[in-house]
Amino acid sequence: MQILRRTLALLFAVLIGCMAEAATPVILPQPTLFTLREGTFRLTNQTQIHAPSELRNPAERFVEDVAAIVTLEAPHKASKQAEGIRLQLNKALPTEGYHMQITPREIRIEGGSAAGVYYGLQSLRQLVVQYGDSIPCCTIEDAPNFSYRGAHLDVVRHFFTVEEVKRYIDILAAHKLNRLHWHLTDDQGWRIEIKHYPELTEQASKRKETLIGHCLHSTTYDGVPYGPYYYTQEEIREVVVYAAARYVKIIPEIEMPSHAQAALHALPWLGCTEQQVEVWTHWGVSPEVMCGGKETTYEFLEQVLTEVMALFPSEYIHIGGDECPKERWEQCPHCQARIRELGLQDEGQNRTAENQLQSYLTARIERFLNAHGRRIIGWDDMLAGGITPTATVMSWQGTQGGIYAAQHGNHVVMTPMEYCYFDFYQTESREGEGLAIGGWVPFEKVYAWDPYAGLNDHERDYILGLQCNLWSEYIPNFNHLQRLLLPRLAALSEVQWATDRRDPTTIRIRMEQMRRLYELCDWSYAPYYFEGRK
Ligand code: TNX
Repeated sequence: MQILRRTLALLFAVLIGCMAEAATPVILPQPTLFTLREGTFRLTNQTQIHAPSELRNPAERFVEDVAAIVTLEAPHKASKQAEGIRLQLNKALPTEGYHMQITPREIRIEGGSAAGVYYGLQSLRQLVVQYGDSIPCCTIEDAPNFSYRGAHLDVVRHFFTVEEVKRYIDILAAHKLNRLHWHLTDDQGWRIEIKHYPELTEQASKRKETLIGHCLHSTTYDGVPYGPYYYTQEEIREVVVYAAARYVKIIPEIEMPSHAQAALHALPWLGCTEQQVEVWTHWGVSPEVMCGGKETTYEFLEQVLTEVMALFPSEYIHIGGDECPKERWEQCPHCQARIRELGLQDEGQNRTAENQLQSYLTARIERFLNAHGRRIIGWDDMLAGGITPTATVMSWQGTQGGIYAAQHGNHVVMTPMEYCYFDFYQTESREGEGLAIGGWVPFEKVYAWDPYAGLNDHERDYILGLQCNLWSEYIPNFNHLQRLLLPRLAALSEVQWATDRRDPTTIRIRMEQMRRLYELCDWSYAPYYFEGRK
């Protein structure tokens, strides 16, 4: 029965693929307006790209992106000659929006910015994948719904090389995402070079061994040292530049005061007890957190963030703040002295004095970063001790934290577990998936998500955007990572870009085209959606 079902699903997929070939051109995420016209534009290796100097970058990226299908010359300066592909800025368009007009003589793309032109070229790339060298004439108008379209990557639990991170960025950009949230520090490792504290990468970028199996059931370790793995500052700069050329901004995350056991291993004075702890070999929530009382913790954080700001031009810096057990703080004379000095009192429920001390730490770091022209983002856990004035809240424990933040006039990035945790299983049977943390987030669920549920019109204005998270406890290599990302990222990208104009009637056909793109680029993807398995 199982085999029959799968064979039928496969046949269906092939059939739809063939139909798509002859049928209307398809683009994912769904554009605002698409009008098919008579005729075709012939793309050959003689086709010239005309671009003013400020659009040279998107033009060069396009030449690379279609290289597997057609060899195009490097872009020419803008000229009056109308043949070929012509790129222009049009400030009347939305910043990331574009208009594309394809006639038999020319393909004209106007963008609100270089990013808008780049997204127009991503759509054109999809048409090239679908039709090869004869592109059907059409007009497209398009612009994104959300300005923040993110994906997160945990490089701590398992490390991914500079080349792999670049491939990850390629995949995001092809889906018109514009933010990479780079999770660089945690209990199991410290992965960013900080010149002022060389101990961090010397000692905290490796762990003795790694857990085998699931953290809830296993106490068996593999006995294999992991690391040293980290990025030098030079490598970080290289990745930032690479991402910027694809209109992806990188938001670095430095976890504080929790998920910091690796840092405590290298610098024991960061903890309350100052006793050395190991770089964690288990997954989960560790009680070993930075001391919130001692002034040295704040000096450390400011020093680290000063170097982080010099590396990352991003306005937003992610300061973590999730899952911070307070058992050390409750016993710590420094934390308790600070609580008394600040006059913090237990206000019942979540508003313990210790949770308020965490809010004090967040607010201090917020002021420090604000003074340097930056803004903070943190996980919704940081709401427990009270919300700080300018923080953007990343809502992962459902959307309640995000809704609460919006009601207080704070900005929000929605990334609720039940739709956005791509480390969760993709099928109900879990057959063939390998080990994952748990949960169930099939493609269809991501695609049907209403990110505005529970928000009124006023609160909606505070939602900057949406993000998927890839926590890498159970992601041992880049191939596996891609299979968790694809094809679910395609579903998310349509929710991010085309929230209110999603087109479920054509999603299967469009996904067949995306699959061709994945194969052409040699990106691995999970087969379940294409096999009809949820
Ligand atoms: C919770 S989501 C965490 C991470 C884990 C993840 C696993 C969040 C802010 N914290 O430390 O890796 O669950 O899904």
